[in-house]
This record gives sequence, structure tokens and C-alpha cells, in this order.
Amino acid sequence: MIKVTINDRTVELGENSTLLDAANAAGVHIPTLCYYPRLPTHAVCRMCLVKVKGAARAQPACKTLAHDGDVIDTDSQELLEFRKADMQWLLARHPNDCIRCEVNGSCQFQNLVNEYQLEERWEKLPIGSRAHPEHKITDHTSPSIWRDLSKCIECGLCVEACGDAGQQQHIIGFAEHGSERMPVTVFDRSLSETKCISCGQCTLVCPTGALIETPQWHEVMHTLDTHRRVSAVQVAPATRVAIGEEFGMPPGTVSTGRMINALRKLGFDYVFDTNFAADLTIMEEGTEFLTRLKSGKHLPLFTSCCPGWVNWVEINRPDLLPHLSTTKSPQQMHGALTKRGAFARSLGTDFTQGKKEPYVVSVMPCTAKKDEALRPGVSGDIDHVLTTRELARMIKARGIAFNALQEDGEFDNPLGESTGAAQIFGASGGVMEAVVRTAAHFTGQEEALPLEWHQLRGVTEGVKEADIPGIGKVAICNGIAAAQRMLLIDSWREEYVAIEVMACVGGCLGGGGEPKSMDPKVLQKRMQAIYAIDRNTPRRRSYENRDIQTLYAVELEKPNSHRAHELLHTSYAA
Ligand code: HC1
Ligand code: SF4
Repeated sequence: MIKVTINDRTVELGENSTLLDAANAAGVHIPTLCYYPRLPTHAVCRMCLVKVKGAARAQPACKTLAHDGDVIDTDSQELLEFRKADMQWLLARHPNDCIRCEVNGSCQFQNLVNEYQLEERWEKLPIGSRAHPEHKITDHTSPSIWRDLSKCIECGLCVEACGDAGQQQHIIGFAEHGSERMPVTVFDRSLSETKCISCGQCTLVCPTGALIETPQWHEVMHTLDTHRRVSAVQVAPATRVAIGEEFGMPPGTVSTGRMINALRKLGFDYVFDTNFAADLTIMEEGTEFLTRLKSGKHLPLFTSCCPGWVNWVEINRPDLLPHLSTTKSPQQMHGALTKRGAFARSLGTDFTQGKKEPYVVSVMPCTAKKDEALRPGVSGDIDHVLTTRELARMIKARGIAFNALQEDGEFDNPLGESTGAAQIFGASGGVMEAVVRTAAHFTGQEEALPLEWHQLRGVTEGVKEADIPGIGKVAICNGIAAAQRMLLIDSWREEYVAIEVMACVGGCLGGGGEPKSMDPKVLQKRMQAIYAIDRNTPRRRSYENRDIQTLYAVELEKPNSHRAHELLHTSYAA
């Protein structure tokens, strides 16, 4: 342990702590723009400059190691002037259209401008005035991600998040040098023309509005306000344990009921649970898996509910497509059932005759779900996809006091009933654990096998595995980088019978559409909340979902039936 004194407060720290760690431990706020807990820092923004007594120059707190006995000053007049000068330089290149910006109110840069009272120093530049005619400044070609380089402050976090330290996709890299440095795509292509998998991890780390999810919430508000169609919304498992963060609640706060109440206040006629379809996914995918196990064909089976992963396979390894489960993701299953299944029919004949079909929205922790909804073969079943962040913006824009809502909202049925197995879909390892729970029943091993598979859980491990008696060895790739590493070594073909891949570390709870957070423990806290919901749900195996049993009895006949294939399965293309 070492002891350092920071602004007259002494704290004890472990070896290898930085000056920023010291400040955090002492509760001293130091501004940062290019620092993010899981990524390497390059100390380019210079906002965190602090002075160590005796040192010749101010040093970046994010990158400088603390030493025993250091006496650190963070708030001298000289340091404040440094920061203001730096921000002024950034502001001179930044468009002054905050009020129209999608991240207005949640922009780290804007927050600092406010904190340091810099509005008066802001030059009145026209929007997008950054002079770089040779590079694309705005790019709205991707259904999932929008880029606007005029808002970029060159922190480099997107390059790291997409590159070696994160997703290892290397879609964004730096062009130019010095003060002209800017993150651009490979060959300056539009994002939709690159190998971008739409995971949105770049949007999570962007401190401004330079990288955001393709916004759809304006259209959703407009459609709800004009209210010409019956509207239905579904909410994904990982959204309910994170949305509270947008309203100042601690990570891991479960807000299912509050979110349902907010969605009703926003004007949705029906509020359904994606978890219902997650249970259905398990029935279909579990059956598909056991059939493949019997025939020995196309093993190991790869899970297919993560659209970032499906995009990656289609773009980079089409030879693996036969291994992907043909089962649609829960989002798309739910969309198909809402638009074309018994629910649509229950609304009356009008709704199945074209024009007046229900308006269907989903709330997802994921940016890639926006492009999934447009895939050939499923497109049309979901009208709009909102991220967790977008839903929070809608709630704020409507003046709904989220924190004051009761946690008592309930989903509409029958597309709202679910089991604990569906809830754990939102965490890395959860889909596989849910498959195992139901496969154990299908193979007559329910009594013999445990319900919980802790080897498959966790948000920090790259690859997790478990040997399931009577079934075989299964693996979890926690993040697309872990999957890429596994696929480099061919032994996965013989070693495993099934592999779950989630493109984002942590699974959906770490998705690119979740609230942004600098809390290094945020993923663990969301994960704990997900497993707590599972423990407190009376039914914890997907086949126990009574509404799913009814659905098979009245409409689908049995898992993998002809009708089930029509509604619930899909195909892939290179
Ligand atoms: Fe997911 Fe899924 S778990 S993919 O992470 O299978 O996005 O939450 O909704 O579709 O259920 C996301 C989450 C989500 C689907 C389910
Ligand atoms: Fe890279 Fe994912 Fe961002 Fe695409 S969405 S640029 S793959 S981090």
C-alpha cells in the first residue's frame, strides 16, 4: 500500500494506482475526456492535468502512477486555466448546436463546458465547420450507428473500443497527425460499406455526440402522438437492470415495473416482455440443438440471438453459417407473433388486412438490434427499435418523473409471461444456461442436473465452459474478441457441442445501447440484478412457461413444427 495526499486529504492505495485513482479514492473530481476505465489511456485531452509537489510540470492524472508520499494539487488557479484553455481550443472547432444534438444533456464535453462556465468563450461557428473536405464528416448510412466528425474531440476512445483493446474489429482508425488527427473508417468508407458489426461499443465510450445510435425515438413519439394504430412495445431482459442509471439510480437497480408504467404513460397500448419470446427461443433452439446432437450434423451449434455476432459471421466467416442456429432472436420472434400471430388476430380482422396492423416497437440494450429488424426475411415485424438510452430520452422529453413511478407495473399477457431462464438471456452465459435447463428436461435429466450453472456465468472471463452430463461440453464466448480468438484454433470443432457468442463483453447487459457508465463495476452490478430476478421468479425453466405451452397447443403444434418454422426461424446469407 502507498499513501498519497490529494488536496489536503490523505488516502491509502494499492501499488500501480494512478493519480486519478487517488483522486477517486479521495472523492476529488478530476475532469476527463479521453479516459475510460476498461481502455488504455493516451492522455491526449489534457483535462486531468494535476501538479505533484516538486515535479517540474503538471502531469495527466489518468496516466501517471502515484508514489508513496506524493502530495497532489488538482484545483490551483493555474490548473483551472490550463483546462479552460484546452476546452476553448476544442470549442473553437465544435459546432454550437447542442440544443439540437442527440446527446444534449448527457454529453461529457457539454457538462464540462457548463461546469467551467465557458459558454462565453464559445466561438459562433456554423454547424459542421470543421474543415476536412477529404474526409466524410457526417455518415448516416448505417441503420445502427450515426457518425458526425464535426463533434469529435479526438479522444481516440472509439479507436480503442473498436480495436485491439475492445472488439478487435478495427473499423475506425486515425487519419492525419497532430491537431488534424481524426478517427475515420477504413478507406473513409461509409460505415454501412465497412465490416462494422453494429455492436455500438464505440457509442458507449464517445464523450460527445460524434458516435451515437441511429435515433428512432422521434418517429416513435410522433407515431404514438398521432395514435392511428394499436401500439405494442416489448422490452429486452437487459434494459430493466440498467435504465435506472439514466435517472441517477445505482447500477443494478431493477426497474421493470417502473419502466412498464413509463411506457404506458408514453402512450403504448400494450407492453410486452421480450422474455416471453426468449422462452420460446429456448423451446425452438433447444429442440434444434437436440436434433443436431442426435444426427451429429452442424455441430457445434452456435447461438444466433446476438445480431452483432450474426453480422460478424456473415461478413467474416460465411463458412460457419451452417453452425448458426436458425432460430430467430427473441426480438424477432416477438415481432412476428405481435404482427402476425394470435395477438394481431385477437385485435380483430382489420389488423390482419394490411393497413391497420399493430405498430410494434422494441426497447433493446443493443444498437445492432436496429439492423437486425431490417434483415431480409424478418423486416417489417418490428417497426422501430429503441435503445435503453433512447427510451430514457423519451421519458425525459415527456416530463415523466421516472424515479417517482411505482415499481408495480405489469406486462400484458399472453406475450408478457416469462420464466427466470428468459431473464438470464441478458447476461453472458445466460442463453446457454437456459438451453441446458430445458435440454435437461427434454432428455429426462431434470432431477439429476443442477438448475444453476455458475461455470457459465461472469462478465470478466473471455471463454467459459462446462461439461454437461448426457449432453456434452458447451462454451461461452464473452465478447466478439473472445470468439475470434477461439475460432483461430480449430479444436473448437471437436471439443464443444454448443457455443454461445455475445458480441459485447458481459452479454446484452454490456450492449452498445445501454446507459454510458464510468463505473468499472457496472457490468457486475447489472449481472447480479439479472440473476436476482431469475432467483425470484417462480418458474425458472422455459418449458414451464404456461402461455408458451398454450401457444404450442393452439397455434404452433410443437417445437420446430412447420408453422413454428414459418414464424420463428430464419436463414443467413454471406
Ligand atoms: Fe438481448 Fe435477446 S438477450 S439478444 O442480449 O436473445 O439486445 O437484453 O433482447 O432478441 O431476450 C439484446 C438483451 C435481447 C433478443 C432476448
Ligand atoms: Fe466498431 Fe462496433 Fe463501432 Fe462498428 S459499431 S465501428 S464494429 S465498435
